[in-house]
Amino acid sequence: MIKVANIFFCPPASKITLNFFEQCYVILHMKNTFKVIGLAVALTSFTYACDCGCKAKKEAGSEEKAPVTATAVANEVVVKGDDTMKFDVTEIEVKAGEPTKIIFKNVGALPKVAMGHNLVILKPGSDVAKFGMGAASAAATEYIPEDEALKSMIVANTKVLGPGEEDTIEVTLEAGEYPFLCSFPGHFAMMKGTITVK
Ligand SMILES: [Cu+2]
Repeated sequence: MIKVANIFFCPPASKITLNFFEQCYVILHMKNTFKVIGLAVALTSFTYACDCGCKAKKEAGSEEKAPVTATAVANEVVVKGDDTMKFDVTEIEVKAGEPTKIIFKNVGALPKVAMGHNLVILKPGSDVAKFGMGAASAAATEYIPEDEALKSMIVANTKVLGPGEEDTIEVTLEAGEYPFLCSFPGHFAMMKGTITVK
């Protein structure tokens, strides 16, 4: 019975474990007919408890997608992009009128042609989707559009980075909410954020 208990042991269900042992003890002292039924009930209830415990744990662990805020310390912020098409920081706060460094790193491993990233800061109020769609076709200029209307939205941008590369933007911004995005084709829906300057 100890062997059976070891096989089905599940840490989150420690309370149920006692119950299981009790049931096993009863089963040991049962006649053959009841032994089978008892074992089935014990295993079913234990498996159920295990399942619930593990599931609850899994669900609790998946609550991690809240926006991440980085407040510029010494006017320097590091933002990372990865192979899952995400910026690790989507909300940045910096002080108005002070030189700020935004260091962008591609921490992914996929080749640049498939999963390149850049970080483009747009003027407050810019239409991110319009810019993103326009930029997607500007492969010749590393996804920085030549169209004047789109180009005039840009405050600053990094180059497109391959795996392990980094680039730094140095800007002094006036107060406002500046959208930023990755303009590599198809990325801006996932890779965007806001720089709040105040
Ligand atoms: Cu990207």
